[in-house]
Amino acid sequence: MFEKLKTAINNFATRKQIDKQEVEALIKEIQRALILSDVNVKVVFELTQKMKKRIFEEKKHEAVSLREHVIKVVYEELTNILGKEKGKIEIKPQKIMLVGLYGTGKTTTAGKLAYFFKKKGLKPFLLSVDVYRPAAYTQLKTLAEQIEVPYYGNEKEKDPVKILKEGLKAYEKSGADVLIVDTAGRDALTPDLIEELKKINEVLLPDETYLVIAADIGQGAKSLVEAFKSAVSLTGIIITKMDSSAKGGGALTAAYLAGTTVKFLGIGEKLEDLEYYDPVRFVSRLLGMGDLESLLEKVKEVVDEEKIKEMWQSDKYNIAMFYEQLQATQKMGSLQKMIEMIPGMSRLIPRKEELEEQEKKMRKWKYIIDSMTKEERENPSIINTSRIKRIAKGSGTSEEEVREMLKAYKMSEKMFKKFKSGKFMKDPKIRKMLANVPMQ
Ligand SMILES: Nc1nc2c(ncn2[C@@H]2O[C@H](COP(=O)(O)OP(=O)(O)OP(=O)(O)O)[C@@H](O)[C@H]2O)c(=O)[nH]1
Ligand SMILES: [Mg+2]
Repeated sequence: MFEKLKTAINNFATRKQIDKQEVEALIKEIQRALILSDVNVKVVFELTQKMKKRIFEEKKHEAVSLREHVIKVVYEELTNILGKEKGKIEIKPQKIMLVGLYGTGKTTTAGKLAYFFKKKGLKPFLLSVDVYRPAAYTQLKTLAEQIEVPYYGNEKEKDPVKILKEGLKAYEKSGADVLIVDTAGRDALTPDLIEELKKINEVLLPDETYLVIAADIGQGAKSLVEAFKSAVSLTGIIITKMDSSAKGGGALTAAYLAGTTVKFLGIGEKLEDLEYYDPVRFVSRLLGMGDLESLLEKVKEVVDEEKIKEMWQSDKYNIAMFYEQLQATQKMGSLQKMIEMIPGMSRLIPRKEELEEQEKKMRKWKYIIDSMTKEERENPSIINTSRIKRIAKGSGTSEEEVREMLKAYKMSEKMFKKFKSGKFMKDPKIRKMLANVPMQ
């Protein structure tokens, strides 16, 4: 699925020169790829308009290249229409009802879900209330036996609600804790199917009602999801046959349009072919960008840098600020960068060779600060010997290390005050030292 999208992004990412024309061409390619995979045309149009607007109008940090900015926007906007957040799957006792049209993969998915919860240490129970499909019961029974979970069905009974009631009894007796109910499909959402599902719903009172749709549903997905949503209260969607259709885009974005969440993807006929749906991971894979993570990291770093700079605009200094610095340093993975950003820090750590040692120390300082009370952090002057003892114990460090951290904090505070008073910048030695620091 979305193969064209991957190619377009890859081509773009490897271009030597990126200009406005290249960006326009990429957006056209994205448009084409999404329409080919059956994403609703209106959605595609709105999405690409938004991408364009953001790419050309949004303020971008100078450390981020246009190429990176474009990829980031494309990534974020795609994630947006493919499900902003991960659907939450509760690993706890629950009752699940599967609904959907004929042949979408409900029964197979029931088996897959049972297997999924079994692997998570729960005790699933499979119940078939399908009185339409010949051999529906046998199909479920085969699956249940394969994964060794209890099941119930009654081939002779023609009333699904009756079977449900019998099945509920069997479930309670079995000691299982996750009930998965497989319902019958129709070739359309007919009034009698709605009626049947409503009755089952009333008796079962499920925690989750999942609509099972197949990836090849295409443009019809939106209205189908909406119809099911108003007939039975859906808590999520499961899209099956993602392995065999190039058109999954319609099904995936239908969830977004109907305001529901995709919880699982079926990616094959076997019982283990069920995947937890995580839009962020999905889009990363979709774009085939191995280094997408590192790119997003980089953008985050820039934000961290700005945060530090902002902090230095403040008038007061306290341990919380010192802590922020430490944390940001660790996130950035380089002390050097911080030294470049914070005036006075280079005095604390004069030699580059000591940086690694210092980074280790800083990690310890973070533990130390974590062990301080709020009061101590706001007013470090109250930290006396007995407090030092307690903090050392709580952070798994020595008293000497706590003292050292407090000393570093005091020096940092001094620098801050000096910096704020303006004296700092008047010192010719400091001026020379900071000549190449960007923030000056
Ligand atoms: N490739 C692929 N095939 C699947 C997947 N899920 C289900 N199928 C196949 O789709 C067909 C229909 O699956 P069922 O589970 O019987 O569908 P159903 O919704 O229970 O069908 P009815 O009970 O008749 O409404 C079977 O051949 C399954 O093997 C999937 O994720 N990928
Ligand atoms: Mg079935």
